[in-house]
Amino acid sequence: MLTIYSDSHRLQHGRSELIDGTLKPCFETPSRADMVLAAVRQRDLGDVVHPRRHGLEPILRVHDEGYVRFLETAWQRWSEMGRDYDALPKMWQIRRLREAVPEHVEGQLCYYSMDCGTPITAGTWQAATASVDVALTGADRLIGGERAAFALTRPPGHHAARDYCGGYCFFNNAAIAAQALRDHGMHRVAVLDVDYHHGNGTQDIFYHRSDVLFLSIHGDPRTEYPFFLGFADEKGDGEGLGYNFNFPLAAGSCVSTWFFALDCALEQIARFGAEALVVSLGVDTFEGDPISRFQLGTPDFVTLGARLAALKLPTLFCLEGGYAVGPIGDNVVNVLAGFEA
Ligand code: Q9C
Ligand code: ZN
Repeated sequence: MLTIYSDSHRLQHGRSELIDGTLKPCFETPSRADMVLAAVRQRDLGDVVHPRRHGLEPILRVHDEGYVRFLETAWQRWSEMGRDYDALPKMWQIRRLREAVPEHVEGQLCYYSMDCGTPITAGTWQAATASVDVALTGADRLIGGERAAFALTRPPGHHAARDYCGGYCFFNNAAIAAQALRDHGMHRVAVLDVDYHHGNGTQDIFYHRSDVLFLSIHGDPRTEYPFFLGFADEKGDGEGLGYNFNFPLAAGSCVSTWFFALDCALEQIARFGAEALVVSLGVDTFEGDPISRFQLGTPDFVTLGARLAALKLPTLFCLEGGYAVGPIGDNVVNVLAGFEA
């Protein structure tokens, strides 16, 4: 399988995120992508190519223009105030506060952020746009007739909604790629999110649409991040009613429970008649993940890949989470190798 990769991911290197009341070193680090790339090479998955630049147009197909312009200018405006530490929000536009977009960069940072774990740094814009290019170059390959491609996207994307960042995500790589597939003649596209955390951003982007089916298997938001979305009764709205499926599973759920949910999701994808599949591939479902609580073992990821292949659809894999840095490469490549076997 072809891998698309860019060194620009390194430019996203946040120092800290707020966890349990203290600033801790970011879990979402450059070493994650390094380890995945090393495993791709070591296990001879296939060629590794650089992305092609696609510009802002495909991003603006799914993201709000004000949000995109904010990300583009945020670090410069922040550093002009004499600040050299990561930009993190410290409040939110909660109930009964004014809904207008603030003018000040600090107000905008709060307005356009979902959490306090997604630092904007000097290189965030370049890294996030390169990550989108990686996903879009993968989509190009599917449009060109290839069976599958692996977009080694970092920073990840599935928590980024139309107009906010969060959960280590800035642009929703998988959603932008799915939209590109639609724009290039694929009529029905399914996005399956197997990351431990609910793909709130992707759900947000496609919630009112019937041409993109979204399905997510994740830790139950009653106890797990992102808490405010990802419940089973979110089924889509308007035209999109019946085209959104959430499979929340209790934290600590066993492997067979997880694969039962996967079977349910795959059945829906087949019923939908998808012409292409985008997989939001987080491997933070791994038993050794430091911030998540499912129990998949490294060999289970081969099984996941094989089950996905059984759909017989052109498939684009976009990397999302996975924070057990040592095993992340084997876990990810196991999915891709299982798909190809
Ligand atoms: N104590 C992705 O996997 N913080 N994002 C959770 C847990 C946010 C994860 C804190 C986790 C976001 C792409
Ligand atoms: Zn995750």
